[in-house]
Amino acid sequence: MDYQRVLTVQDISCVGQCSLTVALPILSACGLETCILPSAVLSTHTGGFTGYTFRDLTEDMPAIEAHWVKEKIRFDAVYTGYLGSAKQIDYVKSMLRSLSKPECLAVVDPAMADNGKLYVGFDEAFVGCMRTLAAEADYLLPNITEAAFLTGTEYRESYDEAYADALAEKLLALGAKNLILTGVSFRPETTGVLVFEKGERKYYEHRKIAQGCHGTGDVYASAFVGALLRGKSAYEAACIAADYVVACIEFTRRLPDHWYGVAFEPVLGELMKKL
Ligand code: PXL
Repeated sequence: MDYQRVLTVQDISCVGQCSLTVALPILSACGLETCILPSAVLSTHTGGFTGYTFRDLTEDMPAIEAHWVKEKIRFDAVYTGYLGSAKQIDYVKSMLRSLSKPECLAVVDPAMADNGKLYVGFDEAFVGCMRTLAAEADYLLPNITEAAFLTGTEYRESYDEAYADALAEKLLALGAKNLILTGVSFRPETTGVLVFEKGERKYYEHRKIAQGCHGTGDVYASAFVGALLRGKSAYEAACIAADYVVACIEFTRRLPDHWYGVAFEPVLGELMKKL
């Protein structure tokens, strides 16, 4: 097996099963050397908790980058998630140039919004910066809300294929090479992923479980990157990640009071079987 080294840049929410506490175990379990760059340290994520701490690590980034450059550390893939400030986006773009191996894949999950709203702490200026990072993505993984913000399109709760295709077209026009649009639902009982890979459009439809969970986007993106770097096509990786997230939500919804995150650990075996 080809042993790949991936860098993932996102926050550490100490409690809450999202971002790095999800990405690191999933990518490692997928057999990848996983290097991390924490964008911020929070006591919990911002989705439903109040009074959380937030330590912004933006100012540490240039020195970390310089050290890695000096040590000649290079990556096969860079996968970004929740970034703590607009300035971090510039630093990440610089790292894409300075720390990449020649065939390095840039995977961008523009983790900033869901259900029609930006997460607490983000504004239009941040969206504008994220748009410039999205433009550099080899694989861009927005949900419908993020896609609407990135393209300046009105968010709709229900929509048809023409709406989703128009979002996709605008995202690809920004510069993203391949697109995995998540949470694309044309019927009440199903949801799915719309994949544009090397110009080809495919839709994977699967069961929608009524109870959504916080952090599913991070589990999805991490499983996608894991499968992609294990040699799957973007469509195969998108399907594998979707099935894994469904299994995670199935498990999580049986737990009392587990509203704050996805219990992804007990079903990691399901993901492993697909690789
Ligand atoms: O799951 C996305 C995410 C990641 N990190 C932090 C968040 C959120 C979503 O709310 O608050 C800190």
